[in-house]
Amino acid sequence: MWSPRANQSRRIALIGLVVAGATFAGCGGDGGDDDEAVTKTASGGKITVTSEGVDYDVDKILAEPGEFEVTYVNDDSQQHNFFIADEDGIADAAGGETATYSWDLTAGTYKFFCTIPGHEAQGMKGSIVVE
Ligand SMILES: [Cu+2]
Repeated sequence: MWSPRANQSRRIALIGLVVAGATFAGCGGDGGDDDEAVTKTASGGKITVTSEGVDYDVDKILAEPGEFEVTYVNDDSQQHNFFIADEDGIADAAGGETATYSWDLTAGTYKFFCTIPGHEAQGMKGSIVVE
C-alpha cells in the first residue's frame, strides 16, 4: 500500500501550493504602489507629471479631447520620459530636468509609459482616459 514515491509527489504538490500562496500574497501587499492608484485630472488641457525613481506620481490621467500638454518633471538622477503608446512625440528629460510636450488627443483610452528599457515593466506606466 504505502509507497515512498507517492508520498514524495504529495510533498512536492504541497510545496507548490505554498509557493503559489506566497505569490498571491506578494501581489496584494507589495508596498502599495499598485494598490493606491493615483488619478489626476488635466486642467485646461495641461498636467504636470513627476517621476521619482521608476515611478510616476500618477497612474491614471483624466483629460478632455484636444490639446494635452504634459510638463514632465524628472526627479531622478537618470534619464526618463513620458511617452504615449501609438502617438508621436515624447517628453524626454535627463535626470533632474523638466520636459514639456503637447499632443492632440481624441476620445479614447491611451497608455503612457517610460520607453527606457525595463522601466515600464518596473511600473513606470499608466493610462490616460480622454472623454
Ligand atoms: Cu524611465
